[in-house]
Amino acid sequence: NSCSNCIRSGAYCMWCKQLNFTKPGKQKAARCDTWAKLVERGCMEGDIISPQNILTVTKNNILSTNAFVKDEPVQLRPQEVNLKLRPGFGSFVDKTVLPFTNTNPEKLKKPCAEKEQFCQPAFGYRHVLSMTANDADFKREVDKQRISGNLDSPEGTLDAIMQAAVCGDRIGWRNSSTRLIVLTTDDGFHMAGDGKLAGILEPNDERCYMDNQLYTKSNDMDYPSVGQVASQLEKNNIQPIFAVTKNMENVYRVSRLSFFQSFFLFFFLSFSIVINVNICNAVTY
Ligand SMILES: [Ca+2]
Repeated sequence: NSCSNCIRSGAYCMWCKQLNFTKPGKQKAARCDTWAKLVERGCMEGDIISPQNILTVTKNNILSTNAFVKDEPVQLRPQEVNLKLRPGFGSFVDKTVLPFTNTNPEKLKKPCAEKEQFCQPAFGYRHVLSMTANDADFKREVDKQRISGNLDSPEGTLDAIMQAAVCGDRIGWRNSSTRLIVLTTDDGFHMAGDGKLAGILEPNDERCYMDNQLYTKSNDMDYPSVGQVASQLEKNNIQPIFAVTKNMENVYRVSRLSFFQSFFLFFFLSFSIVINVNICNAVTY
């Protein structure tokens, strides 16, 4: 029933903005159709909205016919595209209470190994940079990130995704754009119920609690469940992309964090390829 919903609903869906295009009493959804159908029903071509992606194809070799003779067969075209995105960035560690994080004051300040020079105190989730058209801002903020640490392997990943999903304009999501979250991590995640280990009984209420770029309920509210996160991703029209280390493949594959979309991507790359910085947990929007 809106232009943005229409355009997102399928590759060939377009919106007719022409005045009085719909008959009185007709639903607005009648404005959404394919180009041919809209024209057939009398919509002027200049009134049809169908935004194009800005992308450049940088590698587009022809498909192999003698695939198995020598080199790797080319089975996909194009092989490489350059897509203009507006990136944002956030990072996460875990709840800063026992048994997740060592609460010894010295260890809170520097939770990494002794010899580690660049270590920042642990935190739940920090939104670092709102979406920007300036790639240099993004690169600068990512480069500034320092590693951190905590006691147990699973991290506060779902807390981070939840806040990134529900915090709307605080994160910088635009209404009409396609929304992606790229999750970069080398570890699994805590989920609803794990908070009890730290005496955190309040269930996650799926609302935004950000102050000064930090998630303020990290130590007061339980982690959300996978279902809660998946539902909020869907509600906020966000497509997750998992850029996790190979050993985490199954953890994220079977997590059903992305079951609501018919297609999704998994990347199994080293961090240096995904983001050129030594960080362990990040959400890039
Ligand atoms: Ca942890």
